[in-house]
Amino acid sequence: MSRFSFTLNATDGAARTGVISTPRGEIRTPAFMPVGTAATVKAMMPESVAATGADILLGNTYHLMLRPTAERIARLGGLHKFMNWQKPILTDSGGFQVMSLASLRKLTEEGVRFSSHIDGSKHMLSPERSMEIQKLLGSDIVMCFDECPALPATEEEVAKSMRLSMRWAQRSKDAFGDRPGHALFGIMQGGVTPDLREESAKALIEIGFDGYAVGGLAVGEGQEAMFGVLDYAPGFLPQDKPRYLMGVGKPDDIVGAVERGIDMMDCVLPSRSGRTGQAWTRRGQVNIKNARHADDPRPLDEHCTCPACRNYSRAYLHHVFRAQEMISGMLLTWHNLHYYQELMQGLRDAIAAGQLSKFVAEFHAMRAMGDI
Ligand code: PRF
Ligand code: ZN
Repeated sequence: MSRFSFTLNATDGAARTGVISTPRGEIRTPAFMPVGTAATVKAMMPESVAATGADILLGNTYHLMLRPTAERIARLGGLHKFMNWQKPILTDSGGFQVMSLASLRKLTEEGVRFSSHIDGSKHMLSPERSMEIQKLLGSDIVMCFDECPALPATEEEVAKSMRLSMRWAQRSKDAFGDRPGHALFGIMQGGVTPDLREESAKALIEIGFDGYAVGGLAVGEGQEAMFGVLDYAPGFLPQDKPRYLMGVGKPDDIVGAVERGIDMMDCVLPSRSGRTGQAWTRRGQVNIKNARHADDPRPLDEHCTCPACRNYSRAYLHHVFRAQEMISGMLLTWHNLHYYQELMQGLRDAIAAGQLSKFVAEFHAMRAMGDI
């Protein structure tokens, strides 16, 4: 059986491009992972998600353990078969979602007890249970069980939480065991404090993982503070392993993160905003519900080759959004995911050609022009 591996093909400054190989296929990096929380990328057929250029999806332990349960998915042949997505899947470990969605949370050294946001039923997640669920799902890239402290928090609180996450990282690794072809990623915490980020990176490297995530960012600190951490934090991690920035972000966040050495990212933004009438284009953000589109025969972006732009006018997209037709979310999600994947391809090509600064300058110049 082929194993999990990462090959770095080129670098440009701190930025990198390469390929992650898994038994379910290759992931070109820098990679953007669409979010398929509840065993679906909302409003998209899996073959359409693949057509946008996605090599890998993100799934969620928290949502799937509650509904339809990991045990049921395992009985039905695993998450890939269940949702008809045969390429790689990365699953988040659940702690982050418990903290943002569940109620009556109780955090201890053992793990976290909580009530479901769906029906109030009581559940427990721990490093061991999270590893068990992610195995039942058949996830290709498993994330350690961690705690992402809610901000604002004192440095002392962030340090205490980070050290708990590092103990949980060791327990995650022990519970994960040896699973050829499946990868386990550690998650760095430590807020915006360089010493804590370094301590966290050292603890994870000592345990040893197949890849390393930068967690605890994009939680309200702002882009400047996030880039501040990304100026040094990737440098604490091994060169030869993938680096994943969790839950990021807007197109300009992605470009800035890639410039600073990030290889993988995920965000609900392109899919979620597609369902609320927001489109992302090379010229920035477009609100399709705005009345100025009502009579506009032009496509969202004349250079975009997605179905929404090839076959429909802004006037049509405006109309179906206003009329709350299902095709509205379908077309805008497709466009947004296509735009994100094209951005990633542009970044990969630019890094390979040693032209990243030129690409980034053009990216910002196009956005500064504003929508047509
Ligand atoms: N940890 C985990 N999942 C996450 C995060 C984290 O810190 C974040 C922070 N942006 C998003 N998703 N496990
Ligand atoms: Zn398009």
